[in-house]
Amino acid sequence: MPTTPIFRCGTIAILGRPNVGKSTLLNTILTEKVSIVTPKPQTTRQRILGIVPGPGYQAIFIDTPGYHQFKKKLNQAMVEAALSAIGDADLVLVLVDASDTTDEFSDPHGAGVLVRRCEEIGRPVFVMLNKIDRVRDKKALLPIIERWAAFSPAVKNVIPLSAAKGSGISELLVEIYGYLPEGPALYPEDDLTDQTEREITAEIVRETCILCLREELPYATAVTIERFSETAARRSISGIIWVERDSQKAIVIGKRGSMIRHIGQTAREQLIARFGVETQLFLEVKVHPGWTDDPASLRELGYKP
Ligand SMILES: Nc1nc2c(ncn2[C@@H]2O[C@H](COP(=O)(O)OP(=O)(O)OP(=O)(O)O)[C@@H](O)[C@H]2O)c(=O)[nH]1
Ligand SMILES: [Mg+2]
Repeated sequence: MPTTPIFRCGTIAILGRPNVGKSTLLNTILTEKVSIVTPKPQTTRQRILGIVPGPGYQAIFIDTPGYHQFKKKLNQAMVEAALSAIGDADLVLVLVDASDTTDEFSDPHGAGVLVRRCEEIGRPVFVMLNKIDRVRDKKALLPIIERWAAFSPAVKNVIPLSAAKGSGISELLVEIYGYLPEGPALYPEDDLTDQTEREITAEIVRETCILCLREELPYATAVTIERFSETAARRSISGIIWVERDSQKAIVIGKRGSMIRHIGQTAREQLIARFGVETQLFLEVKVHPGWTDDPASLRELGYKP
């Protein structure tokens, strides 16, 4: 009797402290940008899904918000979104910034805690030592690799890599394949993510805000898309940039509207590059007092189920 070839489909969660390169890794694996990236911590606020098709498999990656200490409800929702991804995963990639001096083994919000969590609920882990392009003495990584390998029985692999430079990704996919359970594909073959173009647009505008604004503003900013209309030749999009206070609104607008114009132009260029369609983007700034610490507001802005 002819045997049916085995198909595998599984979920791989990417966790780690803020700014270690989780979203960069997802984008590099997908060879497309589906998750926003900035040099500032706490960029990702929700789970972002990326789907990788391969011969005989589909690998579903979940990028998560950075694991960090929180006081506000927004940060709590972010950390909960990250931790809950462990339970949904067949394999967890725990990322560490190999160029950073934080002791990830003992830091109360470090990778060690995440590995222990995976151990408790029986999820295999690959510890990924990222940003090795910044590590001059590569030999210094050897004792760290050994320490992670001995840290927990959940750790199945310790892989040095540079998500930004893209080294070692095909080898990583080969290692991951063995952890994908047998099962049919969960998403259509050509899908790259489950985000809608509207959601991607909101994230691109928010990424632009984080890159253009300083101090507490990246953390006080949310973006909603109010209108998204399209014809074959052009898109017309209206969005709102939400902040917490009037003083913040004034900064986002800038002198005679210079900052909001700059944000709009930069985001518009990104959108045209991303979707290949002429795009009009209208942005408005509004104040939503205390939205980062209020569950109802978080729900309204899409940060809580
Ligand atoms: N040199 C170097 N920089 C990297 C590498 N990977 C990521 N980065 C940079 O690190 C910064 C943070 O990257 P992100 O991918 O946004 O990090 P993240 O872990 O998703 O951060 P949060 O979403 O805030 O938790 C960005 O400036 C990236 O360009 C790497 O391999 N090497
Ligand atoms: Mg991120």
